[in-house]
Amino acid sequence: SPSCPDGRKRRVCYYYDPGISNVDYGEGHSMVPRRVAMAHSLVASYGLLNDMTRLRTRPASPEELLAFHDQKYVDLLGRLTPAAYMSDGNLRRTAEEHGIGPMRRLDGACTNDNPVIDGLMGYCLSYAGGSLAAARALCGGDHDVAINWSGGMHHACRGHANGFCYVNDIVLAIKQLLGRFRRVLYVDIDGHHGDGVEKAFADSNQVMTLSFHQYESQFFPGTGSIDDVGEGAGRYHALNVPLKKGMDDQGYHELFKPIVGKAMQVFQPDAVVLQCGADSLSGDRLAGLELSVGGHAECVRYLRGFNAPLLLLGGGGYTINHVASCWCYETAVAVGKEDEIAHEIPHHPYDHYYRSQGYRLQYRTEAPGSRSSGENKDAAVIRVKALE
Ligand code: V1P
Ligand code: CA
Ligand code: ZN
Repeated sequence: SPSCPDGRKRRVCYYYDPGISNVDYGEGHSMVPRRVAMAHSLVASYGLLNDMTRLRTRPASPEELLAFHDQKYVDLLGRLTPAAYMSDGNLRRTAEEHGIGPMRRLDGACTNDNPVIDGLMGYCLSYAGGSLAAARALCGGDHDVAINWSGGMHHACRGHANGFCYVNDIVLAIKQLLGRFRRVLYVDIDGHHGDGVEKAFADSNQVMTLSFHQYESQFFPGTGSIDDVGEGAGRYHALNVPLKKGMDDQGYHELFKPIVGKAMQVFQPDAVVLQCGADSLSGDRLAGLELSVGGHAECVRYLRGFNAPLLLLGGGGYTINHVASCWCYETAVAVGKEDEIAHEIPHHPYDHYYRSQGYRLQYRTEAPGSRSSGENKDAAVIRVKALE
């Protein structure tokens, strides 16, 4: 069979909308959507597009967002342009009630996590449409792995933008998968807690959510403690692995593999969604975890090995050359060609971004000076017990 259960080959499909290169959160904002264009350009320059089916899909419709988001919020997103926001006081108030637009800290400084950006609705419909198309491709059974690096916006709530995320493509994709598959495992390796996805399915026993994240005072979003395990019918179907900064490949995988392995064994999901936020990489501008690209990609390789339909999504990641290197390397892992791609980054339109890494992918580089703490090992024991 083309999926070769025990072999290296997988039938992979891939979503990319070049419109992402024009999406701009504003000067000084940490979120740089162009990193997805950089990843795509790198994927193309390595020839990996020949190993995948390109999903040529329309953007989502506003109606499709209603599978999770509420009507008022979707209407707001449809009306919200920078010009309308500036000229219409009512719209400005409504936007701010829904988490969009300036937020003031006590000192008066403006953090503006979720700015009113040009082409906001088009951006949301594009990345949500990509995740929905990827989910549909898995439902159709013709693909084993589906990729949308522009998705993975795990903080968005039903009626509220949060943490750079306006619509929650992950929740939409999981709901799509539930039309065909009975149980879906969601794994989140972004450096932040996958709070929006966890909350959406907190009382469901059809979806198990499992987030690994940095968990320290003042670290966004502040949720995802080890005691947060879901509620009602979904009790013990939400799992959290809080980590201290400095966690490296070895410490991470001493947790990741037993916990994910146990979740696979106990929950027996029919499909898996992996949010591959790349801010868990060493040297990220926002987070303090210290995974190498190889360590991050090991999560993809490990989950791919279970041969369940696998949806790979992007997420955070704020040192953009690292992000693009990571998602390109993970694309290679998905198609089974990670050993065939050259260390040297090929000449391509974005190659100047890779100067600081010597124009090499550097996926084998171990994070320097990192350690894992005993506290995190205890977390594994407790968590695996919770699964018994
Ligand atoms: O800390 C906060 C908010 C602002 N206070 C009201 C609390 N926001 C964080 C948001 C991080 C979002 C991460 C998203 C993801 O998980 C998925 C895409 O990766 C924040 C931070 C920070 N250092 O945590 N916002 C910003 N920095 C920021 C920086 C520059 C411009 C605007 C926002
Ligand atoms: Ca996470
Ligand atoms: Zn993040």
